[in-house]
Amino acid sequence: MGAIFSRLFSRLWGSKEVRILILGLDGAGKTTILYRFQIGEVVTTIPTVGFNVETVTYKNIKFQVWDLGGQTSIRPYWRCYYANTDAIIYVVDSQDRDRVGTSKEELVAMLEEEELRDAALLVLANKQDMEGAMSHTEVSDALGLTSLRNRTWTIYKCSAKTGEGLTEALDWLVNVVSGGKK
Ligand code: G3D
Ligand code: MG
Repeated sequence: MGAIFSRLFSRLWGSKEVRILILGLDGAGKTTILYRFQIGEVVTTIPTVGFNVETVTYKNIKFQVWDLGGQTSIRPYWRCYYANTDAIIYVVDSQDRDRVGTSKEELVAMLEEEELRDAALLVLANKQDMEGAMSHTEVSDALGLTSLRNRTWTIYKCSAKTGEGLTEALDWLVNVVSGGKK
């Protein structure tokens, strides 16, 4: 699987740094997805209590991951990571109907950040291997994606556990970031 992703990401190689944030509620599957890429070492830093940032740097591409939700007092620290973001991968646990409303609130709040105005948005309706998982249309409706304005976005269903759907989703992202559709 790692070889597929390195080939995919090779289209982003160049001198310019590409910054991609992987965000979502805790338990959505962000860390699992990051490890799935198998493109480098995951480095964890703890800028403040209750806030972990996992980073993978692969040539000029930097992925940064943290959990949204929870304490509002740490939110100001997130801003340190927003500048020059090319894309956001927003991961949703499609099985977790109870918290999809919270996930929407967090997404909406984040997209209001001025620094993230130009970032493309890839939503991953994760955990499709689980019984009773919401379809990507249901997740899209629950997040209110169709009412997003002035944003290049899409949604893909996937399973970080089986790897299903990830390649197609990342292919979209790489196209957009490399200038194909943006
Ligand atoms: P997070 O980094 O967003 O907090 P994690 O989420 O990547 O730590 O994943 C949370 C739990 O969900 C983990 O289980 C992980 O194995 C599981 N998970 C992630 N993606 C999938 C998926 O696509 N399908 C299924 N079935 N499980 C998934 P544990 O038990 O280790 O806490
Ligand atoms: Mg995690």
